[in-house]
Amino acid sequence: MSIKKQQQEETKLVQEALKIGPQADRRRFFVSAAAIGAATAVAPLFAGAQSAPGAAPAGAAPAARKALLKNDSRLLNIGATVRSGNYWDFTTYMTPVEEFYVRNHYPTPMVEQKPILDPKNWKMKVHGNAVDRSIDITYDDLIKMPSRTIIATMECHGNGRSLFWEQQDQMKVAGGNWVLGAVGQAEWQYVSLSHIFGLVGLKKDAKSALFWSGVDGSDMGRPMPMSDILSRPNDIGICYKMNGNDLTADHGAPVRLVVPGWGGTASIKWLTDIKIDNFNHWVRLNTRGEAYIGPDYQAPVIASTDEFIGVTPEDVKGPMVAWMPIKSIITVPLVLEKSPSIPANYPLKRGELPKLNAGPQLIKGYAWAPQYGIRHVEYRIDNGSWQRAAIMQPNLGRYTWVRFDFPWNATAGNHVIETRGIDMRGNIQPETVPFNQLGMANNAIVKFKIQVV
Ligand SMILES: Nc1nc2c(c(=O)[nH]1)N[C@H]1C(S)=C(S)[C@@H](COP(=O)(O)O)O[C@H]1N2
Ligand SMILES: [Mo]
Repeated sequence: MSIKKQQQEETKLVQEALKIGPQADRRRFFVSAAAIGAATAVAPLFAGAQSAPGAAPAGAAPAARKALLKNDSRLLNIGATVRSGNYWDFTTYMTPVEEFYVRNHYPTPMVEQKPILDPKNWKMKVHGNAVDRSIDITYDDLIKMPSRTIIATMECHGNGRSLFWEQQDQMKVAGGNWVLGAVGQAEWQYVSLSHIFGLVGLKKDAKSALFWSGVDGSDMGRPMPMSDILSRPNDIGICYKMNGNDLTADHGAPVRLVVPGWGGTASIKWLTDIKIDNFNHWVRLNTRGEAYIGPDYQAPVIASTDEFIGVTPEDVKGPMVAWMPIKSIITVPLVLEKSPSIPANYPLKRGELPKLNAGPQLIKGYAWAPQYGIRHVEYRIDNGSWQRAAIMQPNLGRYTWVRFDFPWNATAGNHVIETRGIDMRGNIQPETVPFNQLGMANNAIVKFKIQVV
């Protein structure tokens, strides 16, 4: 199938899917979307039934089980509980669940050890001093509530951390060796926070909502300021389906939060509790675990009424990471020279350049800017002038990424390709980003080195 034809097919499928609502038909849509990916070398992705939410694979002895359940043969191994997408192989608009990155701070919790993960037992408390009444919501209650679907990227704050080492010589940045594949796009089905707020009754002084799991690890939860939630309460929600199927164990089954456009940490998996208060909450994931800490960032102001859970005021050193910034990548593996470590199954050895044949080539990529949406993508080769790339359909709005491409007549030798996204407000992806200790949210223009042979 020609690329043009492929794009048209895919656009049609997405449009159909958007019309038909969350019935069984959606599965057909994602099967077909995967089949289109297969035409460009993606293995069949939806073969075999998915296991029930939270269920262990048949016969797995609890002691011997792996930290993650997903078959990870098509993922990059970043650490025991962390897998990146192989972004250089991405072709599809929707990321199949099997190719979607997993970022766990602890092993995926299993229903055998954590009975609350069984949909029969699951319930979530919504409480706090800024709601009129506390409620418990069961899984059955949840799936009967009016739901919405949204197609949105999810990106880990740590995505692109290797750029601090590779492109900015900031070797003091510490953290896992994410290259550029801690991002994916899925369709999330959820009950909106506006609906939940309607059930509990929000008081006017509600200041912060703390979304808590505590199932995989005792410190797993993260707050969001109410002002950020109330600017788009229909877009954030309590999610139980991803790409038309029940959430899988690794992605938070049976229920997770989804905050489109914010770094993945906001989207707490294995969600069990929401506490809405008239003061701020401080936990590991909005302080020393996930924040912009460095000379260019100011520590947030804390108040005496704030709640500290597992952290102290001294841990509040920089602003929490929220919106993911404009970013663009091409589907070429980044050359890793200076990174402290290289994932064992990375397709390039240290310092090795990816090879491409001389002649006419179509370079493809992805760009996203969830706060305002992508308007243009530009590219340049060997420091030449910036030119506009073609944006493929579909382009479904601010929360979705776009795929783009541009032709290149590749000549023998080493080359550098750069791309930059421009959002609807005219903001341009930056050349560099300020140092931050934890290596959060590096969206500097990437220099992709390629050896043409
Ligand atoms: N309970 C819990 N929720 C969590 C995490 C976690 O370790 N535990 N990791 C967070 C981080 S850092 C990211 S990037 C996203 C990743 O979601 P995914 O694994 O479904 O891709 O989940 C977030 N939610
Ligand atoms: Mo993350």
